[in-house]
Amino acid sequence: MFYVATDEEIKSGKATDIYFIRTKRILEAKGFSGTRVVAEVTASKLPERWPWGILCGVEEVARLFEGLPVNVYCMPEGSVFYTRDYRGLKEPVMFIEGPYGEFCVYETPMLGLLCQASGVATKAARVKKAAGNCLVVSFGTRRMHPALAPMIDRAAFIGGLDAVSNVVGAEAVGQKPVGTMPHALIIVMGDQVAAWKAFDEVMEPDVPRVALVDTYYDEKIEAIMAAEALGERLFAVRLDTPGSRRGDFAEIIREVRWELDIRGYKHVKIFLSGGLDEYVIPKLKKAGAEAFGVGTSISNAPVVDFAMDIVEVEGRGPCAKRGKLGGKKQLWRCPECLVDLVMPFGAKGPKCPKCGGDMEPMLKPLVKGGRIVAELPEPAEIRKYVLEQLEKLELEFEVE
Ligand code: PCP
Repeated sequence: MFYVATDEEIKSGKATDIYFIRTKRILEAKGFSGTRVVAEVTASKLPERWPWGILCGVEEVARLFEGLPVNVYCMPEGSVFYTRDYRGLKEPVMFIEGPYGEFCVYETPMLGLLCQASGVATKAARVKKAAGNCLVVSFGTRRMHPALAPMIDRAAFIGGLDAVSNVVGAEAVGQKPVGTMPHALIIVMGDQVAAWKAFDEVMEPDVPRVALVDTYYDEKIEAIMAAEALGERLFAVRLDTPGSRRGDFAEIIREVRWELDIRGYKHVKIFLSGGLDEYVIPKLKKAGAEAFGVGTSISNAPVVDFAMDIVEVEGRGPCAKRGKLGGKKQLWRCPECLVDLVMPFGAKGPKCPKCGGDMEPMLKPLVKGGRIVAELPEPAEIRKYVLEQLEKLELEFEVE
């Protein structure tokens, strides 16, 4: 019914660029398809001015290569990565070794699995870094093809978001979906108070009472009406102010916060949505917002520009194209400084150039001879790993 590739089409290698199918045919016809190579994945640049990225999509890459006569080494899913190491050398996040003819058609889907999910996860990590301890919910699956909802919400959650609003997205990460109420509820019932009270009456007790307060009147007026209607039961008011009315959104938040507080409604939080990203959240948080629903900026995040390049061919050793470094490599990381050094694979681990401490190899076995050998952690565990790394990372701008 929908224009999405099936698991079978992806696993069979059909979801690929035609020139890989042609290359496979030519190599087979000329007796080269069994030639063993090492091919590595690097990102030549990151979108906007991102100083780092979060690697996501690794579990799906493992499943893609499962059953093929290849070995895959990769950074664990959720690892931070840079385009270049401490000395400026291009940094591999993964490499595949095996007969090129056996895996060449999988370059397109493998890159697709990493590029989009890593973009979403990185943007989510940046938003979470900007929001600090505030609740951030993924609201953006409505902007993308519904077949992608599980992937998008999984990447957003792994990147550090606290919850997701899409039902199948929440299933993909083993969490309960989190949401509020649409303007449609208020418009169909024709009365804000009736709609808020109906929500409170019908919804299960564990669903937080968040009243949308920007439908007909000024946010300040509706926020007071909602607090008076639901009292202690009101968890938060959501402001989703349209662009035509937004003006100084921070000023509106300060007013709503003030008017709620002087009336004894300090318990009512301010939940924002609509056009949010890492750049605007710090100022809105400072103005009094405590929870954010972030949609398009995360679900439609720029993709990370990963590429795969052959760097070694059996019998001929290192052989990379111009602009790439030849030979199989290991990436070493200082666990304290998150500083990286690229070294030839098998070389002795270096000391951290910043603190002199021991460094750890980051490219670990993911698939061996077509068998998945790495542990594939649950999304919540990967998210915890991302948040731990975020403690040591900064954005490229000062978060107020
Ligand atoms: C939107 C809806 C989305 C929010 C904004 C995400 O409001 O609540 O979840 O916006 P973003 O993609 O710009 O981050 P409406 O379009 O007014 O939808 P609704 O009335 O259903 O809340």
